[in-house]
Amino acid sequence: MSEFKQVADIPGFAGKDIALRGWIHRTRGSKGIRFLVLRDSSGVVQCVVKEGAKGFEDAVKALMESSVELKGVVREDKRAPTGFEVDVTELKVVGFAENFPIRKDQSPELLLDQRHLWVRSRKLTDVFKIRSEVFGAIHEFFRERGFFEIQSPSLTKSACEGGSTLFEVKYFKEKAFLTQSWQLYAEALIAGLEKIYCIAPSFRAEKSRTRRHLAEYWHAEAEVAWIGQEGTLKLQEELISFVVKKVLEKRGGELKALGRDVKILEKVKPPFQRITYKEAVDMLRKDGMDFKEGQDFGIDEEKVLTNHFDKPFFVTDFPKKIKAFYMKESPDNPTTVLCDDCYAPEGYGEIIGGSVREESIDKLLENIKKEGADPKGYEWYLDTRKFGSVPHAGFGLGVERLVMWICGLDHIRDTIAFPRVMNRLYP
Ligand code: NSS
Repeated sequence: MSEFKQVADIPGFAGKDIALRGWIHRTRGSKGIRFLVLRDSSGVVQCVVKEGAKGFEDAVKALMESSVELKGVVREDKRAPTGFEVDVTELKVVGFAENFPIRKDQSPELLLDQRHLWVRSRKLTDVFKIRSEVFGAIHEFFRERGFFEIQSPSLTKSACEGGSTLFEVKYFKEKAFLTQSWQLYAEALIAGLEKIYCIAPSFRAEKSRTRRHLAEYWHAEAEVAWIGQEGTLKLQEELISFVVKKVLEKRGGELKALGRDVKILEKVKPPFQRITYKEAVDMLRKDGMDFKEGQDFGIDEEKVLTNHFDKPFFVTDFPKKIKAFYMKESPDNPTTVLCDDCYAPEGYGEIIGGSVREESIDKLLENIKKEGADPKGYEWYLDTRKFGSVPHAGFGLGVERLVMWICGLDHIRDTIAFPRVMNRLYP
């Protein structure tokens, strides 16, 4: 067959011959005629195969999701959803499909069991294209600003975000953990590279089954020497705004197909509003929530807070005792730390966690002990403070959380091809 084009190329071929290949998305017909909706990675188009066309009998036999190659003539048709149809002259079935196990309106459980087949659905394909754009935009953002991309190990000896969500693995004769964050290694690497980032999987043995937790998620993290809280907040709001803008520019069609109202996304520009933890607590109380000051926010509290904002915003200066050991004690108030969570609006909540890093070895040691961790595992980390420590800050963005909000999805599992959650490791 001649050189294959893509469905997206069709508008340039009105009245002309075209060769396409893809999968049969839908099929129906009556005597002497078959209507096949052909799908490739760029879109769908209805193809009409009439009796007499080469391969008509195979077109009748081929069930949905069979793969095909075809030749035909592009016909403009105002009634067709895409404005075009293809009159097929020749069709070859490359792979006949068996009865496809997924039908309309299937339960979420079945769709997860059949994830290896459901990943070809139009919905997931649209989300994955947006996801791809998000990854590309994150790289572009950091590289444009002179950051170096650098990786850290996934197998580690000590916790970064507390022991309760660590996955334990056998490491020859030792015990190791899957990483929760690159951060501790990143803090060592800035002494050579100053401004660094990575996008890598992080692992959390989350026992809570929620709509926004994965056991394995992609973490975009940055660490920067010589900056404080102002610097890191700026970087975060610029990053989120940049990514959202890129998705709007390049993936408007997919957002529309997903039914996303883009008005709210169009507002995402710096600066983002900032409130302190204390102000957030006051807001919750005013809204009638019975919230005990000093606790961390859960999704219920975050949801209520997001009602007050129509774009992402920061909550800063959380109580020291509920936050990680590496966060810098506030110089103005030793009971709080210089940290921030960035929340997405519309009920989505936390997408970023960041902080200025503690430099005092004594305070770090005290915090590590308070967390009940063994300081021995952190000796190398404390060395970073002994040899030319500088002020520095960084943050971690949950890429699936961001994709979930940008796409307006109600569950995080549909932002990633093969989600890992507590009760699912297959397929
Ligand atoms: O625990 S975090 O709040 N912070 C850190 O890991 C820091 N060490 C990052 C840093 O400063 N380099 O996680 C960061 C973000 C959080 O805001 C969420 O968006 C996301 O990572 N996150 C998750 N996404 C999906 N599933 C799970 N389980 C999850 N946990 C955190």
